[in-house]
Amino acid sequence: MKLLKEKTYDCIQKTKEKLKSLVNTYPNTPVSVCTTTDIIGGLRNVITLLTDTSYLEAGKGILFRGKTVSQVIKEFPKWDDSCEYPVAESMLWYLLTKEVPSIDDIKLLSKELYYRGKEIPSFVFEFIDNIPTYTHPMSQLISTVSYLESFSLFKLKYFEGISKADYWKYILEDAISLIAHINVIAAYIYKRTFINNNIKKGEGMNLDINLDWSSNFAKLIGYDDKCIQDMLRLYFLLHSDHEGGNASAHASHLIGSTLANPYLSFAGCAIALSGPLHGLANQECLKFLLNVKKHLGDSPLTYEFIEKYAKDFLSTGKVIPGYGHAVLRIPDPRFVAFRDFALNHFPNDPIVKILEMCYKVIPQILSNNKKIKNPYPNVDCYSGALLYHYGLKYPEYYTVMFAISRSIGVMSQLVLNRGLMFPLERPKSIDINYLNSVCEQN
Ligand code: CMX
Repeated sequence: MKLLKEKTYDCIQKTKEKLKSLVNTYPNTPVSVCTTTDIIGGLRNVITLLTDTSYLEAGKGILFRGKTVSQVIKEFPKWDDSCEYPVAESMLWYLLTKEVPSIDDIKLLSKELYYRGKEIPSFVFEFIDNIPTYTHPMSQLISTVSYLESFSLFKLKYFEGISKADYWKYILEDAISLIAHINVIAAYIYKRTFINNNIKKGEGMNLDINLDWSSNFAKLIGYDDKCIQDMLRLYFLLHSDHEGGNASAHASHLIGSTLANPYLSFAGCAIALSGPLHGLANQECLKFLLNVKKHLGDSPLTYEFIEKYAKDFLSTGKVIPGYGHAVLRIPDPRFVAFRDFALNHFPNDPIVKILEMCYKVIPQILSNNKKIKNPYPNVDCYSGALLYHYGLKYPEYYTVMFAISRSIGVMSQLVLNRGLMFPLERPKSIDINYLNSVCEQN
């Protein structure tokens, strides 16, 4: 923790210097214009936020501090020689410090997560025990993370009256604890909702000190297979961060800027992620594929069948989940990485076969509608198929897994934002009369 803290501090200081020089040299340089269409159209592509952890390029996909998805997979450290994919928590180190960690650094971080994860008091599990199991797993997660805010060190220190310059240190402490706690809590929600309604008080939530964060999650939900451990590493690594403007990251940033503690910021992130146009699309996407399978019955799978199914689906006014994006204009490289995983490990899986045919047909159908700016698959298109293949057959749970991973990105953003002392976010809104008068004056 000491080294991570020092390196995070270093990164904050260097970024601060850079920002200071930019503001001093170019105080009034316009960066983006905002038109009437932008204001009523959800501010697509209007630049209003600074997020250094990652940047989304329409034609390239997500760049994690400049590195593409393939570079991350290639360059980040692996737990041992038998692993195909890097340790997911190396992304946390990298986003906070701008440095790819050594495997020794990461093993220490994983141990820290282990120690914090195993310290969840039984009253937290009792809180979860009182939530009816028919409650959507995302609502269970959101309620529990909000409840955890009583553990916030930042909250405690803030009310003791610490200096503004020290906020980030306690936000970092909370961030590490939250990341440690979330996979245990999420695993417990999984077990009691889908596997055994009768478990109580955190039964079976025993972490292993010799495992990384992803493998420990696999263990808690009942898996020790190498392949699923690697799939989870890839899943958690790639869902972690997607710049600052997406709904979940933005919600977390906005809430954090009020100095609400990290647990509440993260609850806000998870609430935004729960929408079907955002993280819940992975749930909807798997349901879409299962429905294709159901409607197909014993008939042979053909392109004609998929085409008709997709067109009928669109004609009911629904969006096809897993396709389209507000910023991207290519197939999402995270989709490509998940697809590679599936085609390497289980190309004959029936859902994979349907997905592959959908991938050939759906972008063409969507392209026929000129208002759809990106007809290609996004991250949510393939992720459910990976989980389903390994027996995680509950689509309602998939967004929880997205949220586990997203904790890495939004918590890194929060630490850096407080380190850089970004102020309360407070954009200006106007009424229609004002908009009308501005338009008429121009
Ligand atoms: N199926 C049908 N219609 C779609 C579509 C899809 N997959 N993607 C976009 N469209 C429609 C939009 O609904 C919009 O229609 P209206 O003008 O009638 O409202 C029109 O095409 C223009 O949309 P756009 O500018 O191309 O895309 P947006 O930035 O407005 O929306 C997104 C982006 C992701 C919400 C949209 O593509 C969508 O709803 N996709 C399906 C849901 C999904 O997969 N979401 C997950 C995104 C990734 C994530 O955040 O996790």
